[in-house]
Amino acid sequence: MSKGEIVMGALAPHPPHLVYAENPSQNEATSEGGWEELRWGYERLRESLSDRDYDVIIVHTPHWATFVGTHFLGVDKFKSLSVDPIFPNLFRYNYDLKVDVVLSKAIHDNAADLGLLVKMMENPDFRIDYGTITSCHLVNPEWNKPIVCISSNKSKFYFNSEVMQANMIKLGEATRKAVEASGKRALLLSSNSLSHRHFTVEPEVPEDMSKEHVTNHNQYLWDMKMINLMKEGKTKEMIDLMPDFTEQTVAETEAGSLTWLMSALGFPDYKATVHAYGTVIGTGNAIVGWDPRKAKI
Ligand code: 2X7
Ligand code: FE2
Repeated sequence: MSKGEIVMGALAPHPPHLVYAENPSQNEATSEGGWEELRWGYERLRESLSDRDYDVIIVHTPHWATFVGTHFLGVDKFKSLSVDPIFPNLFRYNYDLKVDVVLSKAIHDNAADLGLLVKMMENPDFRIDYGTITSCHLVNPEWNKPIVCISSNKSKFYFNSEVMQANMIKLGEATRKAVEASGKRALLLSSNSLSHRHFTVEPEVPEDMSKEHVTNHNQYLWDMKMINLMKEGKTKEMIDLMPDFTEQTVAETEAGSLTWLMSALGFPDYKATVHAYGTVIGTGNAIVGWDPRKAKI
């Protein structure tokens, strides 16, 4: 068996508004569009994957929050309705997905070997979170690949950002090792926004783009700082700044998804490709790809 590999890593944020705006048949709510810059960014990310075949998508999601350890989906198939608890008016999505339980278990076992507290989630009636569904839908609307879905352990809240980061670095290593040993080609998704202060009142027409802007200038400056470090290939510096960034912008990086991704990719020093930056109800969202082929140049 040949060695498996990570074919690409991506920052793939999950505002449910983006799925709503696309009007896929799976979503019950319908819209007049909106958030085109981000949706066209997802088109560019999909285009960048068109010459990269892969067997599985591995997603780390903030909206499956586990307070005791990191959990992994451990059932072959899930089919149900996912409703966003904050925006049920926008996101009521009928999903039908497959899980690569073998790879899921392999990452789980490697993470346990590295001292992390882990658990396989084996309840067939478990409801998949909207973060996983949104990011996976926007990257692969055909849903023709199995996924591995990893929960976010809220260790930042029990302990602090530094403990969370240390655990996510181990989880990234466990993921990379499991992918390499599996012989599979994996696409990794960090499903999170950047700055995360948002409006508390929704516009009457949610997709009214005359109402959309970043919550405040401080959030914007921090987002640009982080994105520029990605573009320059300074991902170790980005991870070092992460606790301050997260604190200042209430960023969704608190869940650890981006730290996990950077660790799995071996802290890239090559340039990331920024496909888009845009706001959703005031939050900052970047769609960014890391192509490990660039490391070899
Ligand atoms: O979960 C989210 C998010 N991360 C960003 C914006 C709007 C809604 O939901
Ligand atoms: Fe979110």
